[in-house]
Amino acid sequence: MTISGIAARLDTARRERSAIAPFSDTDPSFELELGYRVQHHRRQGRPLAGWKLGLTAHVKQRQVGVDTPLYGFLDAADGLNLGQPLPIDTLIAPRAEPEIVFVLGDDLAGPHITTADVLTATAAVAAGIEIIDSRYEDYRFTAADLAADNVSAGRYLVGPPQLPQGLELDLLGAVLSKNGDVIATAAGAAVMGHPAAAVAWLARRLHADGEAGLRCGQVIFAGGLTAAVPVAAGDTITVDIGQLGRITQSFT
Ligand code: 0L1
Ligand code: MG
Repeated sequence: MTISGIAARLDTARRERSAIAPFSDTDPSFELELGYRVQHHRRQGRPLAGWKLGLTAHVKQRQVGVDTPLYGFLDAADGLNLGQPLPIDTLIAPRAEPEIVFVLGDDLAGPHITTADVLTATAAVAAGIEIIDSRYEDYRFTAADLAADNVSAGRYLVGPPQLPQGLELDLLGAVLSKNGDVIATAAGAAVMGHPAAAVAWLARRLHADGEAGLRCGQVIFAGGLTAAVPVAAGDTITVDIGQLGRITQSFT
């Protein structure tokens, strides 16, 4: 199948909310580079809000059986507003996860971007909730399948922005609750030792892939801090990340 053919199948699966078999099932040569080419094809013409990292925490890698970090893009149309309920039937098999979010105040590009560079370029940080959704049956995929499916991107919520100065992002505690019950906890360090290290990895990886890099004003989700929890109509997810604050997403 061609790049555009695979991209069209994933776009249709997303639009029609109908899961498909992973491409690696029938094509063992479907590899990561090809997955990213599909993702790149699908990004063209879409309004880009920023980027998302996936599988930057070991707990997330274990949950889906893929042991490498990946990146995807954030479509501006997929952003949620605080207090806006999300109808569950707009997605296939949604799961929610807590994330630390960066808002860049400077461009970041090049082969040697460091954690310190990211912190210097960061205008604000925030608590986030990513509502992931896989277009593959039963969240079964390889890294290549996942890259093509934009790393399970669904919808996303960004909390009130906070100034980063004085915050130790690696030591922040994150609590994920569903309907008032604590489901999982983590520290910021769960993501590559420091969430800014994950953003630095993204900048270097985009450079290696010939992409333009990170731009001032872009929003970056650093990756799920805990395993993602399935959500259904009537559920309420709360994410509390200490000094970043507490945000809530409800589902109808
Ligand atoms: O479907 C998945 O769980 C893969 C996406 C991972 C997203 C993340 O780690 O933030
Ligand atoms: Mg995520």
